[in-house]
Amino acid sequence: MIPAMKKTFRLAAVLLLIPMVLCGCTASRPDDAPASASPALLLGFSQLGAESAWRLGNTRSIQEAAEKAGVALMYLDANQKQAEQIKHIRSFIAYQVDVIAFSPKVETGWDNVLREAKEAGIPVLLTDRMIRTEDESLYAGFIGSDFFQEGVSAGEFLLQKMKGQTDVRIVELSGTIDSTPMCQRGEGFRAALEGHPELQIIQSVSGDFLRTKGRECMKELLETCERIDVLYAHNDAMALGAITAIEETGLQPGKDIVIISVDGEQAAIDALRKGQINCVVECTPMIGDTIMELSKRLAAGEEIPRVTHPQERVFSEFDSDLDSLLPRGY
Ligand code: GYE
Repeated sequence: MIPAMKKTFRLAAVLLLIPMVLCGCTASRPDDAPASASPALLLGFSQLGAESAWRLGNTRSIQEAAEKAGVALMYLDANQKQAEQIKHIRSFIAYQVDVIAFSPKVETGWDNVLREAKEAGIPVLLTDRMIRTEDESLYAGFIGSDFFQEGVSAGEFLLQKMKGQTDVRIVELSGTIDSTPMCQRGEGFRAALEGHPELQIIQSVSGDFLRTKGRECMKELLETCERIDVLYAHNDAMALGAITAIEETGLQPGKDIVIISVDGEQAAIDALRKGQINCVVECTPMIGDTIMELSKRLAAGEEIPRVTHPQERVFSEFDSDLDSLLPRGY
């Protein structure tokens, strides 16, 4: 079977046998395409869920990029379950996709299934989040943000904001336990605050990157902590939930409690403009184009960089360009 036919056949099997969402279905060459057009790439992608505006923006970016790049995308959503993601990867192996990409919910527990992918000769691209493994050959590369730097940037803003103050009490709403952004945003923040005993993290709780949990956890923190000066939330969704809880107690978010958040979704930038948030560290979900580019290189048997980070910035109350920012798109 010629490669284009093989792919068409495989794609038809996929369509018949499993309920997957297929986007940019260009696995077979259109009749009027030049004969030299390279056969389309079949990419299996396992998304971890739909927990935040960041994640929805990321999914959209991947689906649109696949369409634009002529990549046949087998997209599956794991609804926040690692076991589902493992099943997805196994089905991608069974259908012999060209490349497997996935956004691992947590860092550990992937070795067995990735060994199966390796034995099947299918390259794996980690997107958004990392894994922890002793066998680095289990994945070809990682494309996603520098979460440690995001934590450092959050800490650096706070140092500037709290200059000269003593006894600053910080609470942290962390993300999903054992996920890369949770671990590294926490570590980077602490690294930036090192040598500053006047800035104390008095409580750290996980709000699982969810708005509802951000609200609940903040409510409890406000009830149990003697005084809170600063909230560091590992994502905008939790910060926005926490803002509601702060307002419910009659306090003013951004004034009575300094708020630092990560992601840069539109609602958080709007809250920053209104003075309800003081700093938003950007983490862009718009990595679809780069995922397609790296997947194509992998399918062609090329090496890719071990790590690719997108360009990101910090938005804060110290900036003069907040009114002229373009719509965020997520
Ligand atoms: O910050 C958060 C999402 O992994 C970078 O996951 C991503 C994080 C993002 O739920 O909003």
